[in-house]
Amino acid sequence: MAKEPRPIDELTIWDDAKAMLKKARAEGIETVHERLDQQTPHCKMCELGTSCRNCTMGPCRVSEKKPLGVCGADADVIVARNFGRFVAGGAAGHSDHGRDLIEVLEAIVEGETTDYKITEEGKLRTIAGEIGIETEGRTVKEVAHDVMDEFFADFGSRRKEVSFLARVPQKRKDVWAKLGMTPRGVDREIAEMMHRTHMGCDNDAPNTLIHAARTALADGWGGSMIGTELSDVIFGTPTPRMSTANLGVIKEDQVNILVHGHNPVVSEMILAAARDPQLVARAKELGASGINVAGLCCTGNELLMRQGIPMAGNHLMTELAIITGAVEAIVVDYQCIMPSLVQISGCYHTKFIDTANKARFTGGIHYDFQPATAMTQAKEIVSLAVEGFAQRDKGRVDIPCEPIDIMTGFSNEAVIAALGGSLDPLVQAIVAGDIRGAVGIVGCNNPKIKQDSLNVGLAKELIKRDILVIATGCVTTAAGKAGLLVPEAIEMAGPGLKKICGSLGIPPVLHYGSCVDNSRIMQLCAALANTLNVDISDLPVGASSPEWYSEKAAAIGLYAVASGIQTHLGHPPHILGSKTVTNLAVAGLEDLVGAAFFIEPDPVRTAEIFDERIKAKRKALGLSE
Ligand code: XCC
Ligand code: SF4
Repeated sequence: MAKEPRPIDELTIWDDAKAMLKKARAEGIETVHERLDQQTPHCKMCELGTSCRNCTMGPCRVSEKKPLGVCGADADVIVARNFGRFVAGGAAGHSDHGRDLIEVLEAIVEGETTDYKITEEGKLRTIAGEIGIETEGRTVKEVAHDVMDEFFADFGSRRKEVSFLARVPQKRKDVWAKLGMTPRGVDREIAEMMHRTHMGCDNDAPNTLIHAARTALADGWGGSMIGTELSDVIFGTPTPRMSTANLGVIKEDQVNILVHGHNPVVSEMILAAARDPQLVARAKELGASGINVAGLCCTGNELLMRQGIPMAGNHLMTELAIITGAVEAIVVDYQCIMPSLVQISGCYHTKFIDTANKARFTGGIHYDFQPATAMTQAKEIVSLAVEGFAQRDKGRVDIPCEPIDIMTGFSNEAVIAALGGSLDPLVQAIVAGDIRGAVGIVGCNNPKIKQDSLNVGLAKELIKRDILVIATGCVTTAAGKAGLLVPEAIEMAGPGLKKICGSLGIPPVLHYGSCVDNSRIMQLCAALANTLNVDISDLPVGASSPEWYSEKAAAIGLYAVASGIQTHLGHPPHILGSKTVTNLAVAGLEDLVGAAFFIEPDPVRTAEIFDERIKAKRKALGLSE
């Protein structure tokens, strides 16, 4: 029997979302929220992490009454194995994305494409220097070739450590070496996680978790970092600029193309094609005033950071964006793309276009997007969208609001430039207590949580306490819509942040990019630790994913903790069925890596816990609280 739908006001804090949820209900379109209702209550064993289907002697569900699976695995082993595979899934996603950037670099170096170029030769040479490649007197192609080889090798089995460990403070590397946590190769750690979790391999929960952390580190300091850095090399290092966010960025009088997914390789080319004069002229012929490209989720973040294109929404806005009835095409690559988008597109004139052979959608229009043919393919895709404008049903269009201003583009390079060439002014502000500390708020929406209530709530509580917030992923749009990503937001901040951000003309919440760009935050923490000659775990910093849902967020959280950063989650992963695993996650890791997770659903309480930690870290550094 169908349940009563939950009141719309309980689902989201945003007016644009509420308006579209109303429209969806009026038009009989189901969204993620109704599907969650249908799936609730969830399986208790799966929630606890105590169900296992790793072999056909099972599946098994262990409990107090039946404590062992058929093979004899207990709750600790089963929970640790499940969590290990969960993290491996996330690390694989980010890192395979990183690999795709190496392949584009390869296509550039081999002369297979001219659609992509090396835009930032300076950054390429800097990276090369960091990872020990000779740059003196060598051409950009020669250097690029070696960087490509080096990064491909980071995915393999012949390394003692991935190359960006060159950025990590020695003290941290010693901690990892002692624990057997040093990430050696990206694919290797992921494959080993799969091996260890086969029946009859790693049957010691803490040992499995240590490898889970190594797998996560291979993501954070390997696959993700490679993804970020090569995206900068190819598409440009972000610099501060203004843009806009919310569903109001969709334009009634234009051809609207939404890019969704993660990899800028596709979305950058779509954007370039949308500026093609012939396609723009055709759009005008059909009665549109132009072609508008707007972003969703992380590929939106990538384009926002580098090109300043507007942001239509985060995870829980993706279905709702189509429901405006004004979207001609949604072009996706991979990750976080709800399969339901195909059906919802089908309720309108919207064309759903997928572009990756590894992420195909039944019912979507498929392009096998390749570097050699990228621009031709992008033009075809944009042309499909443009022709679709004629089919739009004007009677069903409802764009619910006006866009909100946001500031974006804070790469580490841009921050250092804004500070006059070094991190010293930032260090001084931290020492003086104007900036008491910093917390990265990252990740997703989850329909189990009122959309963006925690993402926004926590950011506001932290800046009040003079704790700088760095936002990535789907938290970006949340912070933007709440007015936190503009310089004027200093009015909501404490006196110290107000002074520092005010003098620099920057917001108290800095947009640092997509989810792979959390590697920028890791790099910043490492650089700060190196400047102060301390370990990352000594810094007054924290990380949080208040509304996370994805395997990738678990990998991010775990590499943050393993790097020495206390990390908050708004709700727990599926590990509570094991005391050993839970205790290790929220306490035991502190002794091993100098940081642990904490789980807290209330944003004020979360900010208080961060505040206490930052006080303690400041005190240990000999600073005022
Ligand atoms: Fe996905 Fe990256 Fe989460 Fe958003 S924040 S829902 S992982 S798009 Ni990465
Ligand atoms: Fe059951 Fe063990 Fe097989 Fe898992 S690995 S399904 S616990 S028998």
